Amino acid sequence: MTSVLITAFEPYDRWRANSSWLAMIKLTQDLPARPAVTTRLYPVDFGAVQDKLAEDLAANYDFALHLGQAPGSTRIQLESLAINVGGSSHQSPEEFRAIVAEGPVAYRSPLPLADWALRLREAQIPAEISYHAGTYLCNATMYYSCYVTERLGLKTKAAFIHLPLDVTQTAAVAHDMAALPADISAEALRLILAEIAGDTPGV
Ligand code: PCA
Repeated sequence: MTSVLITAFEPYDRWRANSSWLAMIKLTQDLPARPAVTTRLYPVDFGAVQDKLAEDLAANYDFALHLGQAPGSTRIQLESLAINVGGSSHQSPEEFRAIVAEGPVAYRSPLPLADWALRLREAQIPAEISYHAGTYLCNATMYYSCYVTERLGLKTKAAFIHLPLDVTQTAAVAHDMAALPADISAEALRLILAEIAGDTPGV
């Protein structure tokens, strides 16, 4: 059966939850019979994520879907590109460094993200393909996932999916802030898994 690794993040900065993990919880409460899904929760730490990705990806999944939250985003963003630049939210851009010193300038997801975005919108879920995943850990996660896959000659096809905040996270925020219920994000993930289950593994 087609195998999929799905990763989510722990809370970070001022957030006491992470919408990627909230959506993953909802997803696993009603998980489709196929594809075979393995879930992982990662800390928001560059070094730890590199170690965990190297360990988890060694299982040579058919697909890897990496999830993170994008505060302020009004829609689900299917990230097409990961660039070789990284820095923490507390650093200024002048301090940003290459994620992998000898790595290529960018990776592009081989997955049909534009088709997925249209599929989600047909289901009345706000989603779009995105060409910039930022310069923080979400971008670095996709970059490192592609780098490890390439270096180890794995078959895994990866994408990063940025989710809006869940409504439970914005309820306590004093100013207006976009949110999408985690139930809807989880439904989007189910639709993407259905697309994947119909895909030919390893191609
Ligand atoms: N979002 C951050 C890192 C962890 C997360 O959930 C980002 O967009 O880079």
